[in-house]
Amino acid sequence: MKKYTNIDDIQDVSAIISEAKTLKSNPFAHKELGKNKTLVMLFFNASLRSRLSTEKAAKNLGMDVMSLNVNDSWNIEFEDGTIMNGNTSEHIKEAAQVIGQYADIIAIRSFPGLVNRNKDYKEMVINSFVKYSGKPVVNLESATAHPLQALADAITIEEFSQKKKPKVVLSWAPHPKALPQSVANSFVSMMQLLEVDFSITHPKGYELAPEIVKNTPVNYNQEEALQNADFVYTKNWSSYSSYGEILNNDKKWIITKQKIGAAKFMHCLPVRRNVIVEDAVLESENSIVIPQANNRTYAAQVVLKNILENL
Ligand code: AN0
Ligand code: CP
Repeated sequence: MKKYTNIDDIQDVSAIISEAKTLKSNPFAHKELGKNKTLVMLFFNASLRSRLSTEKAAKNLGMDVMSLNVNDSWNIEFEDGTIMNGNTSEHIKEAAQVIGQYADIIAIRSFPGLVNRNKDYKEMVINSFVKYSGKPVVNLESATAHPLQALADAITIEEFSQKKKPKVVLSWAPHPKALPQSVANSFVSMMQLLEVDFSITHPKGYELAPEIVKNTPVNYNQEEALQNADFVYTKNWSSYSSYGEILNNDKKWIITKQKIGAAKFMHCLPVRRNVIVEDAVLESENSIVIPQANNRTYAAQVVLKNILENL
């Protein structure tokens, strides 16, 4: 693996899931692989899980880790040819190359602006680091994708599945703030690679990008969609068609105990209690959000291992 910015960077999904599970059972087996190698993590936005699990994964492989909250650094200019007499202090061309001097691998979190769809879907931040840093880049959630989350989700589904082909439903749920489509996009792309019976449910107007959804079934009736599900993956996202807008705040989309029945409940976290999902679900045996978050470490570790092996 030369980088991990998108699900497409995975060559063989079942091989990577099984390698992640092997690492989970023996996390320190490759302590020498990352010796004298440095992971630099750049945070343009907040993070709890991505930050700590990726650092832990790197340390399990013997790597050194440095983190920078980019807001504490100089404002970076991403546009080409700009006369930089405004708020930006250095250009991505220098910033990325300089970071590349200090790093063997660069991991980046950078959310979308949710104002200009074309701009967000061009993935300028992460692609600029790929282009100018000269180092492998790992996505810790970008404008349109969260591939490490999706890999952790796939590992979790495989661990908890009791069927050859479980029914997995991605359900939208309400949220007071406009959120990225990233988690949903990568989850959909990942489910399309697995042997699962997968469908999506959301209110009208929340259709994800057609090039992501492809021929995955979409049902606007949540109750119907959730019938006999084995896994209910819940996530809010803002509209793709009315880009970045909140079109619906209908409380009837909240996930309740009654709606999920015997299904396992998944969410990438952080989750707003009693907005996205009732307390009773999170506190029930059906919730697997904590093991799901734990698997972020092994998703990151398998990705870092594969990149280190290709340096
Ligand atoms: C972010 C999102 O929805 O993309 C991060 C999730 C991992 N969530 C929030 O900002 C609440
Ligand atoms: N799930 C996830 O990526 O969480 P953080 O935003 O805390 O990193």
